[in-house]
Amino acid sequence: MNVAPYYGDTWGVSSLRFPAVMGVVNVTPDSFSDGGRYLDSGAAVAHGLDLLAEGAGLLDVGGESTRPGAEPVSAAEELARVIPVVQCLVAAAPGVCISIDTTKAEVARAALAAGAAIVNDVSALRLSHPMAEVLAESGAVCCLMHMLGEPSTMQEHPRYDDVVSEVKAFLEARLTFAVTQGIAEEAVWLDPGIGFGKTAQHNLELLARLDEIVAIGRPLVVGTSRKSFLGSVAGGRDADQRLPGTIATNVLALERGASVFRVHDVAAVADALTLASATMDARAGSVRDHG
Ligand code: PMM
Repeated sequence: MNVAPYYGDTWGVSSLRFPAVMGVVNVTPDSFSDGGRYLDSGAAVAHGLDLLAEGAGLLDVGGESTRPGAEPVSAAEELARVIPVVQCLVAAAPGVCISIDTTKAEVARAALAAGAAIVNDVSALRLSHPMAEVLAESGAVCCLMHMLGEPSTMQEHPRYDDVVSEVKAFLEARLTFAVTQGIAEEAVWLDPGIGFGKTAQHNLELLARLDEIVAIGRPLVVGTSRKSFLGSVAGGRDADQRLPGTIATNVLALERGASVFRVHDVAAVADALTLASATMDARAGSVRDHG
C-alpha cells in the first residue's frame, strides 16, 4: 500500500494506486463541516494543493452541498464555483487526478474538459439523464453512490428491512444500468453512501458488513469523514471533533476491502491507513520492508 503523494508521476486515473485517499475540496458556502471555507477559488486551489502534499491520491471538487436539507444550486452557479478550481489545480499540479462531485451532466462535461478524470455522482445517474452519455463518450471513471431519497428529505425516517442487502442490490442495479448505457464496467466505482438516507445504526451496519458490498467486484469508495453519526455514536461530538471517529471508520473500511477513502483530514487518515495497511501486509507474510 502507498498513500504517499504521487508527485513526479504522470497523474490521472491510470496511475492511481489503491488504496487511495480522496481529499475533499468543497467550493460551497454550506457543506456541513467545511462550508464557506473554500468558496473563494484561490483558497480552494491552495487547499487542494495542501491535501495533495498531505498524501491525497486524488481530489474531489464539489460545488453543491449534499448536506441534509441543502438547497439545490443552479448549473451556472455550480460551474462558476468549480471550473476555475479544476483549471487552476490542473495547471498547478500537472497530471493531478481530479474527481468532480456533481449530479449535473453539464458540470461533469465542463469539468472533464478542464482536466478532471472522474465524475462522482451521488445520484448514481438518476438525476441528470445526459450524464450516462457524457460518461460513455468520455470514458471517464464514475463513482455511483447509494442515496435514499434526495438531500432535502433523505434523513426523514430512513427505513430498510436489511440496509446492507438493499444498498448492495441498488449498487448492482446501477452498475448494470451504467453498462447498458455504454459505460465500461471497469470505469465504475461504487459507494454505499454513508449518511445519505441512513440512521447511525444503518451506517454502522454498512461499515460492519462492507465486505458484502466489496464482493460486487468494483472499487469501493467510502465517505465517513466528519459525518454526524461519528458524533452521535461517540456521545456527542461536533464536526471538528470527529477525527478519531473518521480514522477508526476508515481503517475499518480498509480492512473490509474498500479502495478509496473520501476525507477532509488527509494527513491523519493517510498515516492511519499506511499503518493499518502495513499491519495487514505483515499478517499476510509480506516481505515488504516498512523500515
Ligand atoms: N459525501 C458527501 C459528498 N459527496 N461523495 C461520495 N462518493 N461519497 C460520500 O460519502 C460523499 C460524497 C458529503 O460530505 P461533505 O459535505 O463533507 O462533502
